[in-house]
Amino acid sequence: MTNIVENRNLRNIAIIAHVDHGKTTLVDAMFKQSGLFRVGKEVDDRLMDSMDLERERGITIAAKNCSVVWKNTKINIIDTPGHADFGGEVERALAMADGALLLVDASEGPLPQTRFVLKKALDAGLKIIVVINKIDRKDARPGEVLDEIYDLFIDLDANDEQLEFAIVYAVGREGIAQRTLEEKGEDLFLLFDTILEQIPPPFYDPQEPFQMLVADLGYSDYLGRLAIGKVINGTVKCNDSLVCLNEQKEQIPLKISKLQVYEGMTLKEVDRAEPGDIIVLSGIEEVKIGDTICTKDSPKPLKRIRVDEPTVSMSFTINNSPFAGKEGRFVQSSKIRERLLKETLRNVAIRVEETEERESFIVKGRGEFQMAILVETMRREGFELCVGRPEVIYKFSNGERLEPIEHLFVDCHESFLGIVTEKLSVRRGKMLNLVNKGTGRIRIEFSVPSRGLIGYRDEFLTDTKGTGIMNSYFAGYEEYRGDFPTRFTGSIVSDRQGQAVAYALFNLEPRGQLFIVPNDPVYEGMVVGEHNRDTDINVNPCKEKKLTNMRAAGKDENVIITPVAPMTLERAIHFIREDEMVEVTPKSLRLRKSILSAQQRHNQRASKKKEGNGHA
Ligand SMILES: Nc1nc2c(ncn2[C@@H]2O[C@H](COP(=O)(O)OP(=O)(O)OP(=O)(O)O)[C@@H](O)[C@H]2O)c(=O)[nH]1
Ligand SMILES: [Mg+2]
Repeated sequence: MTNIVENRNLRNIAIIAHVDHGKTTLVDAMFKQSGLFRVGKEVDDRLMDSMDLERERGITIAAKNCSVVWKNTKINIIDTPGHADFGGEVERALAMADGALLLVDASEGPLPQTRFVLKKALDAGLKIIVVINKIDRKDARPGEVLDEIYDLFIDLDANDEQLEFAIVYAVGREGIAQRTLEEKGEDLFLLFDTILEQIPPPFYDPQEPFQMLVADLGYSDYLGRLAIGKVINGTVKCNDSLVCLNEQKEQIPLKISKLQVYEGMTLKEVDRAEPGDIIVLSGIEEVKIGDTICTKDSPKPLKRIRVDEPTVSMSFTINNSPFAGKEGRFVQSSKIRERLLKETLRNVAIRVEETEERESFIVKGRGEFQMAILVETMRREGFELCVGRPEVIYKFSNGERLEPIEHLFVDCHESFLGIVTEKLSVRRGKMLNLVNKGTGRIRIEFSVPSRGLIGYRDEFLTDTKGTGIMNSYFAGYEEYRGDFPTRFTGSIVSDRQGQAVAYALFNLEPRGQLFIVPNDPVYEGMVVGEHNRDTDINVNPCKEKKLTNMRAAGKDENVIITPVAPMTLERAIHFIREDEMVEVTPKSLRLRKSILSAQQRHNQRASKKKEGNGHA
């Protein structure tokens, strides 16, 4: 019989919620009130969102750890991202936690990602505290939201103990928590006390030697690779001789050069770490997420962290357009390969496959937004590359093709019902439910192929004049629902290299929506606009007006061109079709045909047609 002991000096909690329900803001308030900052010190908002892209976009991309001390107990907090594409981060965060704070917006109620993260937490057997947040919102409806939360727990088969969750009402932004809606809270003390009471301390077997599960990896310029995870059993000291057990259960000897724990937002070097604490080890090169680090004498692997399979793939190719290498520092395939492999070490949700052509890689992940963030990060690091359209990953079972399906929730004004339903049915969506709320707004549920949603969000926002809300979760694989085009329009393609001219662009405007402005450099095969029709056209955007003797000075250059909205990376990735790519450099984004030569594209189309006829 093993002897289980609790480490009552510690608590480990993950903060989970749908996107934007206020996780990172609540962590800020917890910092301030646990006395981490001097009174009166000016501090930034959303401190844990420390990456550049996180601050710019106001969202959390990577899960991050920190700690506070409350009544002599150290609370390790893991802030997780709410966006569905970063679900892999949540799964890893839960591996370090003994309990979770489930935040739910008092107005929006539980949304698809609330369901996803709660399911993961319940499956991991974690104790949950429900925080109904943002009760200051004018449209807050905390009573109904609580009912919806109960329904969700029941729907997810929570056990009786999990169903008896503690409830805290909060205004995270003002640092207020209260037990009931009537009493007026002044601080977060109630939340801290509830965590100490409700969340079980980490437990361990004192007879077992040191064991740690690697749940995250980091990198420091001074210390090299960092392995982050929870100590499951035993204690560890700096300079201990340990081994890392990898997926093949091989033992790789290692020596820790530095042992650190979380103190507030930063790391603190310690000589020794206790069981249950979350630690950061350095001095280890060969380590992967899911590995066990343990003693040489008693190597016992822990259960590996498994994350859901990737659902989207995208090709990453070297930039082989005529302007390649002008703006980026890293253009070679070896550099891109190295960078992508580094990403897979840090991020278990990303997989990279090499292809037969040395210059091209297939990157797989959890969604097109995750892909866009990776491309944007590489771009900022100085990379140049071309990326293809995100494609869903099919599965095959008994020779049948299965495709990923999303359960989609749409909330919009009833006047948009027609257009939303029409667009989704073209994409092979099936309506599951329609509720008229009686306020003019309706809530519709659909089952839609994931591939139909790639790029649909932008259209949906335009169609609903920016007022619609849509959310989805991955519902599973189903039989392939049949083809539909990824885009219903063609492209306007430049037929030569040169510089765009105002006169030419002015004359092209009736053909569709242009992406370029006068003086932009163009090349043969570059996509310069969206055609009104469903076919591609090749055009000359560099064509000047023929000079005549009668020409009045300056007049021709004065044509007025419709302004062009700058292309964003996400828009570009959604826009391109299967035979197109986005050329990404630190300074520019260009859309292009995969085959640049108009002649070659023409020949290819002709031979495909022939093949088609041959089969018929
Ligand atoms: N009214 C109100 N707004 C809040 C409150 N807490 C946070 N917000 C706002 O909600 C938005 C999202 O806050 P975040 O803390 O970034 O949300 P998050 O859950 O960390 O978001 P992701 O990490 O991207 O999933 C911000 O605009 C906050 O200012 C609150 O208590 N009341
Ligand atoms: Mg956040």
